[in-house]
Amino acid sequence: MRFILTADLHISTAEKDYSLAVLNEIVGVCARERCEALFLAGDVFDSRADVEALRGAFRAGIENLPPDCAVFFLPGNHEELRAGPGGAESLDRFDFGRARLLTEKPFSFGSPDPQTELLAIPFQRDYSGYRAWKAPPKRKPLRIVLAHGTVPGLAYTGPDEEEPGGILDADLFTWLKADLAALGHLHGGFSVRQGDTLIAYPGSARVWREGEKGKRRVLLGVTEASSVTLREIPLERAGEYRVVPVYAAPDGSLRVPRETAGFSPADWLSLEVSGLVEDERVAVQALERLQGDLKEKYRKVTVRTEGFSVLGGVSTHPLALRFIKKWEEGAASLGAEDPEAYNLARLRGLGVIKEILESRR
Ligand SMILES: [Mn+2]
Repeated sequence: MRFILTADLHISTAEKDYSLAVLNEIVGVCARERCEALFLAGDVFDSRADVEALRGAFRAGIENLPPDCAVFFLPGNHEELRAGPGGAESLDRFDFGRARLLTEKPFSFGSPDPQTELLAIPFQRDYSGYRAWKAPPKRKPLRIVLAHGTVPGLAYTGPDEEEPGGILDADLFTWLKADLAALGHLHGGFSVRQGDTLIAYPGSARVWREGEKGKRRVLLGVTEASSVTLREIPLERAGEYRVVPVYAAPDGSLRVPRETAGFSPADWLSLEVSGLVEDERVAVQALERLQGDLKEKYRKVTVRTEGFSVLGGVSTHPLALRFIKKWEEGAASLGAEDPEAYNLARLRGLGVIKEILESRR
């Protein structure tokens, strides 16, 4: 069997065109790779309201899959988020078209192809009773466990997820005799072997939150008898989260030192401004113009201004001006070796100058 595993697409009305463009790309990948199954490991939608608003667009999107490609939709925690007043209708009451909804708790059991079993575990706060589940014994060469939650202790998983619960003990996969644990919830994406189980997170299919760096991707799985291999396929329409340093000169003018060539219109740019300025308002105005210009070209442009500090008289002070000049002279050579350290040196240097000048007042 050839399949695509994806998770955490977070289709939302707030980012409708973008999230649906990524869905379309995933559908295209399934066709190109001649897949027989598409596994959606939770958080397909960003909230219950988004389910209600965009399930029609979702149905239409997956309608373009090859006719023999089955779609398995496992609910994550976000499908239950912010449900309307009066409580949520069961997800089962909505029509997801070709997608088979796997809502049964604690798990449902099926067979996507004659050699493979699928044990699907929708998002739950607490999975700790798994040893008492009435899971059927493994009878086929390969068993995939599809789930949505956090497996702790395997890899650095980035900043804490927004809500507690959903802890999947790695022993659950051993107990259930999983060859592949196909997972959603952690947006970072990684795979690691634990005993007989390959534990794999494709990561979020699109940039959902600030700081989600790196290419977004899906995993292409190919099964052969009792083995499964996974390959990463990058998603171009998802773009990337890019940190763009912006330097403010003492007079408040801005400079973007990093070339933005190679950036994609789907990218999310985070402008991180630093500098010691005469008048912050001048720099903020310049920043708003820069942000406006970049918004014409990129999906999303946000700014962080924690790196600003203000010092009256700095725009004409020889020490500050000479320091910046020296720093810029070295930027091409020294800065290229370790840009992060070199940028930090600029910030620290200006901080020290500010301290010295203020102490003389
Ligand atoms: Mn989630």
